[in-house]
Amino acid sequence: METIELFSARVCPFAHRCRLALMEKGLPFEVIEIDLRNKPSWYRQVNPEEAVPALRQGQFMLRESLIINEYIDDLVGEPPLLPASPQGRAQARLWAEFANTRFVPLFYRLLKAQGEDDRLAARDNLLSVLSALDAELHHRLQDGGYWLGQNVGLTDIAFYPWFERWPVLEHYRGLLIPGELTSLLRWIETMREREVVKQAGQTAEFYIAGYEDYARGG
Ligand SMILES: N[C@@H](CCC(=O)N[C@@H](CS)C(=O)NCC(=O)O)C(=O)O
Repeated sequence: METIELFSARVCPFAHRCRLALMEKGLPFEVIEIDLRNKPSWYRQVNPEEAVPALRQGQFMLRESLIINEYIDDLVGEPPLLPASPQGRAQARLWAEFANTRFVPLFYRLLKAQGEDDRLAARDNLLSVLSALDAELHHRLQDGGYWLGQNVGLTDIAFYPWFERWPVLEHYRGLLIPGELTSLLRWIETMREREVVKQAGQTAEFYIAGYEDYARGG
């Protein structure tokens, strides 16, 4: 197999998704760290949108974390990160889409919100999404520790990076994940315990420093 290169930034949760998927698959890869504040001009050739992550394998280039992760899963069969059944695969994609469209934007909205009214609105919206995730996980965790059963999958990976970055919301916006969301908290703990997650992880201090500009509204 041709060498996989991942253009990444340690602070970036989207790139974090791809590092986790590659590591869970046990695929060797080279990381090219892109300084997001000072992107090299050649990077436009790799990703015309100039965002991380991007993957390059020989002449083949790909962007968008969820698409990259499906490609990674397709490259080798074991361990599968999507369920085998069409129904299971559809559910996995539905929740990854939910992560992208409903959950992730609210994380940034709260972090960037400057006025008190904006902060309260963003906080309420984010708390309702967390409750929806908890209710869904309450059912799902009856079949195993993960979104789609007993094994980690692309849906878990689609959500997890923002939970590793939660100390940022705690620090800048005082928002803890409510203790009554026990299923969500259990799933986060299960993810944290994974060897790959530990290896790929960064400290709370690293994220808090990395998101300072966002918290100031930048
Ligand atoms: N939809 C993209 C989002 C990627 C993204 O927004 N990455 C950020 C860093 S976390 C980025 O590179 N932004 C461009 C920039 O900072 O200039 C994906 O899922 O891969």
